[in-house]
Amino acid sequence: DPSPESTFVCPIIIEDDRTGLDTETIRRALRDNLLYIQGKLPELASKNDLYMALAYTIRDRLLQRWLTTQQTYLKKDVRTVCYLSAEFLVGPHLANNLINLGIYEQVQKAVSESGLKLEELIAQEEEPGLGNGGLGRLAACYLDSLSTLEIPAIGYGIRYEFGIFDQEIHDGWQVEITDKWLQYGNPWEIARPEAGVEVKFGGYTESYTDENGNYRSRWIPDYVVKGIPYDTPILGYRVNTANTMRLWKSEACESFDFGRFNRGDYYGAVDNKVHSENISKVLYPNDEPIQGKELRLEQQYFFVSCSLQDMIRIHLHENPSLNSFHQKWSVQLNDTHPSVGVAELMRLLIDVHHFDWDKAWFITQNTFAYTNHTLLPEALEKWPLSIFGRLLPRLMEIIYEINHRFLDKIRIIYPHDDGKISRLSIIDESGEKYVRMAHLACVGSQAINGVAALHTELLKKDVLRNFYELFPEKFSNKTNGVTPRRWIVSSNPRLTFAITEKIGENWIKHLEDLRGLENYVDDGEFRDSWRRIKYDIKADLANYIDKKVGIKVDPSTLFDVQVKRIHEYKRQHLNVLHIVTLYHRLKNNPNLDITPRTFIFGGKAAPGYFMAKLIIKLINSVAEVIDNDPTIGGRLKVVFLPDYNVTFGQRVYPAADLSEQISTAGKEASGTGNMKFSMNGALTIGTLDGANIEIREEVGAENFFLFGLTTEEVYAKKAAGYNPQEYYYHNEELRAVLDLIGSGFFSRGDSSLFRPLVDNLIYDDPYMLLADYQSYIDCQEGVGRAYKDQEHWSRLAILNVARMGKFSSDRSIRQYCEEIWRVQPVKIELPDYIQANA
Ligand code: CRA
Repeated sequence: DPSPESTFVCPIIIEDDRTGLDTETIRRALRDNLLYIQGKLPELASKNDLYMALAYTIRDRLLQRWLTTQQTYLKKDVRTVCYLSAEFLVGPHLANNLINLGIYEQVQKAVSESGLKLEELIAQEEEPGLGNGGLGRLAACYLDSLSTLEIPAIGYGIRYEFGIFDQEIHDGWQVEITDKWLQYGNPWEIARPEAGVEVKFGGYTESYTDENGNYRSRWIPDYVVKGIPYDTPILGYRVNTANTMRLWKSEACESFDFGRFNRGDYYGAVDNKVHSENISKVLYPNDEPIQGKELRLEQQYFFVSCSLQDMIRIHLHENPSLNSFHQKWSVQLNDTHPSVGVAELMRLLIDVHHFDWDKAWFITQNTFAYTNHTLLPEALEKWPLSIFGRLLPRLMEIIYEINHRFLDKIRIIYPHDDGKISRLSIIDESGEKYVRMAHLACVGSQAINGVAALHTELLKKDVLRNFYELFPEKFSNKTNGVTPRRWIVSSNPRLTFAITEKIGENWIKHLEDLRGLENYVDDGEFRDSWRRIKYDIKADLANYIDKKVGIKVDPSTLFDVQVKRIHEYKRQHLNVLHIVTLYHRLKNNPNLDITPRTFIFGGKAAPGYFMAKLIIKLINSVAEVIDNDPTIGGRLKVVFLPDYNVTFGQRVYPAADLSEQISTAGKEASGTGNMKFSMNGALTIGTLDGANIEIREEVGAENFFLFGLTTEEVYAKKAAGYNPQEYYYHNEELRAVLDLIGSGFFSRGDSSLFRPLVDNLIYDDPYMLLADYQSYIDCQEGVGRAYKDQEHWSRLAILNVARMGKFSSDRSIRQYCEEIWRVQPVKIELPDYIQANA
């Protein structure tokens, strides 16, 4: 951060205790921080005190890297990527920082002095759950890769006081609990109140003539909110680069309204403060669909305005004007949530920095790029004009003007085609009027991308077809990826060791190198040790399951796992239909030879999504009956693990044998859990959807369990008038399964409980479970048979891992850097008194 007062130069004397990376120094620093920061004597320190002391010890070791990185960026006036995202689901920091710094072992030894295990302190960290699922977690993986690839970058977002709710299960139902992640303090962030900025809301606009006789607009707001940045360093893997994640907290500009206060209205006087602080109070817990909630629009505009003002301030510190803004900044819109940024940058350039429209528009269009993450029509954001205009009157005017100029150009290309005009318009005028945020993003960006090959094709053909026809050159695909540092090295140390023993450790930064493992598929000893490792990890998970939910599961059974948000399109209930099918078969034929399985589910439902919550209840109800049925003899177990989050993901991906990726074709934009499973040696059962298609291409069709309709078949069936009843009446086993659920068998005789779910499948079935049912069941039989041949299964698992190189987020980020952002790596040299990474 540039500070105007930086003429004050003072040589920094670095105490070794704050930077040293050897065990002895870390041990000393830990004791020191325990005493002087936590204020605790070792004898009285709680586990949390020790965690905090350790976190500060590690943060100390990040600070030189972080500050040096920022100073280098400023000095070299580099081109910077800004990733604007309403969500960053970063997960716990401690273990990752140890790995990226390369000091895991030293710290392990240093901690053992306290009589504790490092793993216990790591488990102490409250995870920052500042995201719903895939989109927020993708943003976090991308920050890790940006730093690892030494790309100047800032992640801008919102510092929600309450992140995604904690999930408890009461009597099989989801109950939401407030996520108080900040209650014991957050040692990883540093508040920067001096870099606070102001954001306007409400009120009206007026025109005026400035001192030079120019005609201008100004916005007289109803209220002004202050944004305070909280910075977290994001260190790359074994490099000196530490980029910043800058999250904004909203505060009142004046805590009290003195007019009201003096009139004796003390409570009224605090109103403004309460309202201002509400903006960053809580994350909206919806994964895909969004509704027109005013506070949500306030959140979006709040963090986008703060971030753009911040970039402008930094820019003007090094540059005489904003003429070169687009040359120095590349701003990525993570879905449409930050797309109001297009209008806000125009406002800042025109109203505040007095640019003319054309110049401002040129800069704006060359600054932004937009990633779309969903095809679900109900998830495409649109804001009622009434809300938008009232909350952001000046932005509304600017959007009208953008639209006006855009449509004028369109009329020349498509004369007399009013249908085209209304389909392309940023304003939806078909009924109640709306601002279509995806249209604003498309018009205001230099690049538009989808997140998997199929998804991008469907965007071009369908959701954004009209824009694709207009500017095909803007469109490209950037298939998602995940960081192997968190999703293999940190979460699966045993596998990491086994791989590294064979092929060295280069794969951690160059995941394509995993190909080297193919040389060992025929090595029986290697396969043996591979299986032993998997077994041990599964045994750990079995212990954890017993501790958490009191269900005993056998690690030698096939661990069949589906963890992700609960949504009808993801079809957790199709998985349930398979389970009930097996159960039904065993009840009719108790000696049937089946492969014993443990079905593990995890995932949260949006609090207002009735069907998703009913699916959770169904899973738990089926689990209760099957797990307690002595005639099953443990051949089937069903477990729903509450509160699925990053921390639990790290535990479960390594333990899976089978990964369930069973969405209706054409519905899952990409998926990223699918990648995490496969790179940890699970095989996939999946549809031709999202990135599944590319995973299958990479690992080979013979190493992937494919079932179900293709996207084209789904469309065709829908067009021909899909009737799920045909499947219900013609498939006896399917009918028996649905009838069993509908009869109340799993709900203590209550035949009304699951009626809405069963009826929805029989009479409507928007996600075509019944159409895919038989194909899924048959495919699952193949899985069961394959698992029986353990040698064969191990080969497939090893090949899966060996061929997952493409799905590192490093690959995704390289493509964004080369094809969209046009940014270069910048090497960070540490001052020579700082100990280099181990
Ligand atoms: N829900 C998609 O559904 C995708 C992620 C990240 C999603 C996933 O298939 O992997 O984005 N879409 O690209 C989304 O959030 C607003 O849309 C997701 O996480």
